Amino acid sequence: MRIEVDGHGVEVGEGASVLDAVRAAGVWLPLLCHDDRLSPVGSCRTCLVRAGGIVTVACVTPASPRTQVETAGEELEALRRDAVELLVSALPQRALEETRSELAVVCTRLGIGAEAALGAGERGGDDSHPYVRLDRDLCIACDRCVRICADVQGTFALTLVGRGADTVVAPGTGGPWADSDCVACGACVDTCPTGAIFQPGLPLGAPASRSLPPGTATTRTTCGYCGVGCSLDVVTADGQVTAVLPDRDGPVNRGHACVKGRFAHGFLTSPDRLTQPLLRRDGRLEPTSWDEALDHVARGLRAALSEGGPDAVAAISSARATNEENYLVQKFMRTVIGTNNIDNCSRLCHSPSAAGLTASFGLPGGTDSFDDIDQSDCLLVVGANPVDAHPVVGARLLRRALRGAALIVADPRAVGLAGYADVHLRPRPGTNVALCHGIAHVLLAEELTDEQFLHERAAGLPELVDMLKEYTPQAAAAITGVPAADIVAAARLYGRARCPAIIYGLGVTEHLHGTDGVRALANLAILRGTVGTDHGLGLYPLRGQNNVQGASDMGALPDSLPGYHKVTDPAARARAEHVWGAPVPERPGLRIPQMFAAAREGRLRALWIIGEDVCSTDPSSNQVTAALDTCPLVVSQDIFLSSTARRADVVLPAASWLEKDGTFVNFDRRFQRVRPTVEPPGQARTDFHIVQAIASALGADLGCPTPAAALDECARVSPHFAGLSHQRLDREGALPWPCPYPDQPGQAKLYTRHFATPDGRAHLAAVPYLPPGEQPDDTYPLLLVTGRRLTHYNTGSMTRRTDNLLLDPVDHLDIHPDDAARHHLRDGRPVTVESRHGHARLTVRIGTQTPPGQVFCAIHFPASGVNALTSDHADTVTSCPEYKVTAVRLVP
Ligand SMILES: Nc1nc2c(c(=O)[nH]1)N[C@H]1C(S)=C(S)[C@@H](COP(=O)(O)OP(=O)(O)OC[C@H]3O[C@@H](n4cnc5c(=O)[nH]c(N)nc54)[C@H](O)[C@@H]3O)O[C@H]1N2
Ligand SMILES: Nc1nc2c(c(=O)[nH]1)N[C@H]1C(S)=C(S)[C@@H](COP(=O)(O)OP(=O)(O)OC[C@H]3O[C@@H](n4cnc5c(=O)[nH]c(N)nc54)[C@H](O)[C@@H]3O)O[C@H]1N2
Ligand code: SF4
Ligand code: SF4
Ligand code: FES
Ligand SMILES: [Mo]
Repeated sequence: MRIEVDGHGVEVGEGASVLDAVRAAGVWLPLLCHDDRLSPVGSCRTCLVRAGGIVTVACVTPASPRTQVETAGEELEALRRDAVELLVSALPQRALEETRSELAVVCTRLGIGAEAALGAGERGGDDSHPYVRLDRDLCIACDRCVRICADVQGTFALTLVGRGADTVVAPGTGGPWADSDCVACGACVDTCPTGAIFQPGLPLGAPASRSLPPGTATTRTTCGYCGVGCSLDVVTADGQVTAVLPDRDGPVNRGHACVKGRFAHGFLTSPDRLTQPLLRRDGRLEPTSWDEALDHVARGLRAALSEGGPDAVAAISSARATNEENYLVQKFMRTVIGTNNIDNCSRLCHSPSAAGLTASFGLPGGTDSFDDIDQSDCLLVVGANPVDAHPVVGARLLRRALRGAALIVADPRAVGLAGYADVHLRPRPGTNVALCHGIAHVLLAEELTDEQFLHERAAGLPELVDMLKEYTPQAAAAITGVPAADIVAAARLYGRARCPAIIYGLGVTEHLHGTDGVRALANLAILRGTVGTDHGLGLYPLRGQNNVQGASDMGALPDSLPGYHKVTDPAARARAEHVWGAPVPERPGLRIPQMFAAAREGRLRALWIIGEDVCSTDPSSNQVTAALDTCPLVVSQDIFLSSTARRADVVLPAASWLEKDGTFVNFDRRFQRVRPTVEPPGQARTDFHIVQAIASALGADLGCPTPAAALDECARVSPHFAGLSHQRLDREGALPWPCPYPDQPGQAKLYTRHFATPDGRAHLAAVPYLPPGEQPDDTYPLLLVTGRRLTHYNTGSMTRRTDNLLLDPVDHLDIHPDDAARHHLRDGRPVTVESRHGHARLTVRIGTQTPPGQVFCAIHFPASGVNALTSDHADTVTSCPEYKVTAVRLVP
């Protein structure tokens, strides 16, 4: 619609406010309670204009083509100045003198000086939290923090207390900030217009105003922790990172972030950072020069090659590293060493997603763009805890649920989203397949399927229908422990929704039958006909590591070249050989667990481990250490001396995500740029540089002088990436793959015309439920589930070296009060956990999040030894470990 502002016509969309029109006209107004991420409330009353002749607040007044808007004139300016002066009068002078806040900027523009600030400034503050601090004297009670905490983060940690001019923000629990529900997402810091809520390291009010002191620089990059892929603006001064601010235009995060990406950068300057190569001499790791370290690696690789041939060498590439680095590692292994022995931690994580999604739909990624989640009216979240593990996704899901979407959570534990769920299904760990089949049975029985879609676009229906006869809700209930009525209720919610979406995580994949679990979930989307259609959504696997999708996309897999073209496919090999000018071996290589087995048997003679702490994170750690101890050459390339590095023969110091150039691919298949913000410490080098150096030490030239050149080359190897380049990403921002053409956007939503399977159809899978590999018995009566907590990241190598450790200092074993009583355990006391495979030491935490009969712990403190407990059972299709089901007993 067309609105007249100060006599000029401007175009705004339906539902626009007067403020939108004023902004479209390029007119500035003071906006102290407004944030584009929030619904307007009109409480500060500073954005005064005249609409239809009446003085009104612009932000909450709907624009109408009939109403003329006036913003200019001395009278209006005086009214706005008075409104701001009134707010300022309650504040102490430093509110304007010592901040770079929005309020200070507004006052400067309106000509209001510090003398207008008359407040005594005796309200005090709260500095109990390491990252988020409160200076009550600067609070104007605009409510932005309270609203952003509730509406964007979904945490409801803050409230306004007091009356009239003395109203201030406070943690809702009444006690210190550090003891409140705050999850340290930083959103309140990022919206506070006065600096009342602030973070150490930046001037008061600077995050919201984005007014940074002279001498600081900002670099846009992508978070290097989890697979959400938040776009971040990293603030540096004097070669150090001083703060990280979420990018307001970030395609996934839209101005939001979490405690890790936003605050956990202190590891960068930890004195523990590896700053020079280490070499084992007489059993001890000692500092050495790069030349000597590289020479040692080259000699070890040559020895392995001459003793056992190319297949005696293997590499584990890093899902923490960039696409370009992963591309280079696999190219090195295939063309210089001559083996397909390359894998990445996707093996431990979402390899069942890759296998299952490929079998069902044709490609190994999620089926839809996460942006479309805003259209969903039903979220089925299975075996995922996004509130802790993908916090920005968790916040967006919660927001959908609070705005009316149905929410079904399937998790044995009462995870963060479960409290808001319409139905919380609590299956016994390892029984997802039966649970999904029970839901599918109801979809068929109650005719909630899409007949036309099934007829035109799917295959395998008769076999599935036949198999599902057995999986009545009652039968599924007997296997899963979920009440039959809840299975029916969930099926009806999912079955009757207009645009249902499935979001899932490791609770589906890290099982003996993880791939079947993915296929059973895919069945639901196919039965409903929502995948590959414009009226529904399919499956979102919440890929874990920052670049686990990308490491696999780049071909750091034993059976796939870049773009998932099989090494066994002669045409795919020929295309890669043409680009690389070298033969590509045709026999698939070893998977990570097979590498360790081969090492223990003496068949593997050199293992290069990049950015993965296999001794802490692979299952059955005793078997892993035995493998490393037997292997004649173990190279660990890391940013810290991990448990794996401690056992290596050579340790190479790497640069971290804040120190390197390249791209990551996030969980919804978007390529995003990663840019260096500071120099790596000491002699540490980027993984890209190190791979090049190792190739040179062997007399080989990998080409690809820069990360940009590596992505360009990769674009020639796989048509999926043919349209991608650093230049284009710099210009256009994030781009999803497949992206075959440089002049067309990538495919955010897959399969809109046909599926990528050989017959173009979606494949239903009639896979029967099979029990997990481990069962409790009288000796090991409890089931241990392992997973994640918000504050720490995987081995904790980085987060434990930041103030996140203050937020979460202890490795807990969560246990239900009934079981605690039975085992005579007391809260906060140490406990030994024993399994059939090993033992670990943890601290008891009694609560009802974990159901009776189960215990839960995370993997963030390797010293506790959690992976000594886990078995070597693994997904029968992909070898993904059964991390989610281990029978244990407790010894106080
Ligand atoms: N803060 C934080 N964030 C992270 C990470 C981190 O370490 N810390 N790691 C990243 C990585 S690498 C990954 S892969 C992702 C993982 O992200 P998620 O998959 O969300 O994390 P997990 O906690 O491992 O497991 C998810 C849930 O599965 C449930 N579960 C276990 N067994 C079953 C079952 O049989 N059925 C069902 N329905 N549920 C089950 C568990 O109770 C748990 O709540 O997180 C990423 N993000
Ligand atoms: N029991 C149990 N075990 C699990 C899981 C579980 O749920 N339960 N989850 C599994 C899953 S999903 C995963 S993904 C794995 C994760 O396991 P890992 O990948 O081993 O864990 P991370 O801590 O992410 O990082 C590995 C190492 O990379 C280093 N690093 C970080 N950035 C860089 C970089 O840029 N370059 C280099 N060279 N090194 C870098 C870190 O210091 C760290 O030592 O754990 C698995 N293990
Ligand atoms: S940091 Fe985030 S969770 Fe904590 S109070 Fe602020 S908005 Fe709420
Ligand atoms: S949600 Fe994930 S990507 Fe975003 S800031 Fe947190 S750790 Fe980084
Ligand atoms: S910005 Fe409009 S009333 Fe506060
Ligand atoms: Mo992972």
